[in-house]
Amino acid sequence: MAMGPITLQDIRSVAMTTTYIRGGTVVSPTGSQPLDVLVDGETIAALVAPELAPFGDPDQTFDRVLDASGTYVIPGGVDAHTHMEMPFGGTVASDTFESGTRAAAHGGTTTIIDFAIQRQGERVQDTLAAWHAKAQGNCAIDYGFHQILGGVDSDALKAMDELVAEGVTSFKLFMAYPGVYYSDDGQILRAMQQCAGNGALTMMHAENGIAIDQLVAQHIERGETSPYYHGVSRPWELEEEATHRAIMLARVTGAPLYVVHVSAKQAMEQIATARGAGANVFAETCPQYLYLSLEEQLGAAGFEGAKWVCSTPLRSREERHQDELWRYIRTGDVATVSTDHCPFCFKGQKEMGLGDFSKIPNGMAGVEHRVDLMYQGVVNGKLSLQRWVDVCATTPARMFGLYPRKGIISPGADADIVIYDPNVHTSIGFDKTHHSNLDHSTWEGFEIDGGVRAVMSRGTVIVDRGQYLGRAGHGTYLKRGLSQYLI
Ligand code: DUC
Ligand code: ZN
Ligand code: ZN
Repeated sequence: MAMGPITLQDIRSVAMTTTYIRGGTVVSPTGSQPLDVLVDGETIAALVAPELAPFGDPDQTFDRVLDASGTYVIPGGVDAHTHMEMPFGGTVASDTFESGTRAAAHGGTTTIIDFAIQRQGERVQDTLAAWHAKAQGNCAIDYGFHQILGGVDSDALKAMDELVAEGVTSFKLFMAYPGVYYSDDGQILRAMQQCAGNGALTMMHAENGIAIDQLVAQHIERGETSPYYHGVSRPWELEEEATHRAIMLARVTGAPLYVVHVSAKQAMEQIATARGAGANVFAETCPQYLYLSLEEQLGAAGFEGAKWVCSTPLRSREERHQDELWRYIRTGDVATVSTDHCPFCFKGQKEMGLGDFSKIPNGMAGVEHRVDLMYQGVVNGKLSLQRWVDVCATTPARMFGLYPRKGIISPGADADIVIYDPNVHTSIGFDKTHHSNLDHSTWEGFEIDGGVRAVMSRGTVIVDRGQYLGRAGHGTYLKRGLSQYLI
């Protein structure tokens, strides 16, 4: 871990507001160490070994001192997969950029990467401009964009190079949702070839949507219309098959591949095998696939399961996908844990699928609880403290060209810092710790043996012991570089 020896003169030469975070344990992917953190304006100026601090009383030396005794001081979370205000199935995800980024801040996430969406017939540049307009001036935390391509044609292919120059360096393609966002294998191949040329990362929603649509129609025809059948109609075999196909297309084109929201252990096996052979193939999973299941959530009584309809779907607990995903987090084959945050209210939105699960808008909330839920993994012995920081902040920053500005507590980085208290208890529930624009909680009833105490975004404290001190418009657009994670 970097530790710059500083002198009092160095500190006094800085003109902006200084904050001294004292007494905590700084956690990075490579270790944990008792270190104080000096913040100068919007950036981290130095890490200071407390016993070597070259000054007297910090209270007299700095503008502000934050006491972090007994806590972990970690880089602000980077959630590389959110969908604020996403149009889906005739409705729009209920979190705006304002409400969603406020919820993220409460949960210790200080950067999101959201998705601009292009569909057949639309000009890619126009769609990106539309997403900029939605986000600009409304975000509590910093944000970047990936671009979804739902209509790969020659104009879209050319636009990809332009977007890379504007800091949109990753493109999501769908093997699912025929007629909506779907790309066929030829379109995927061409988009991957473009990425191989311009250095961008291909992100893949890997499910065989053509086959799934047949299964969906057959279940509905048989009167199997409850949310449970959303899961049944999207079997792991069709995630594994699509994942394998995407890996092969990436291999043929030489493009790096990032498979989003992996939920099936068999799909992970495909990714691990490709990685074992040296391929630039990476996996993302989400907390819902680590904790929730087909039987308990999608299979809840009545229409309740609609709250947890998302794609890829929750998998069978009996088939032990969860244990395997945790294991792949430990081996490093799962590189990042994001949320696919895409909430829809139960009333009026999820209810669109009453009597027909295929009309339930896909998605659930997570941006506020990811850091907590993954910390509970540390408490439960599923991953180390260091790996917690790695999958929640450092690797997503490296993967998507934001490092070392984001994802690490190091001199020169943005002062996006979370003071995380392992000695408190957080009960997740609708009335307690929920700030999304949502009429229920995806994570109602989850108990966390820890909690966010304070959150700093670019040197400004935006959350302090549950109190929101931020503002819409504080968050700025992040022009991203190319991935720094490739082999
Ligand atoms: N999956 C979801 O559950 N929601 C948004 C889009 C997606 O791929
Ligand atoms: Zn997806
Ligand atoms: Zn998504």
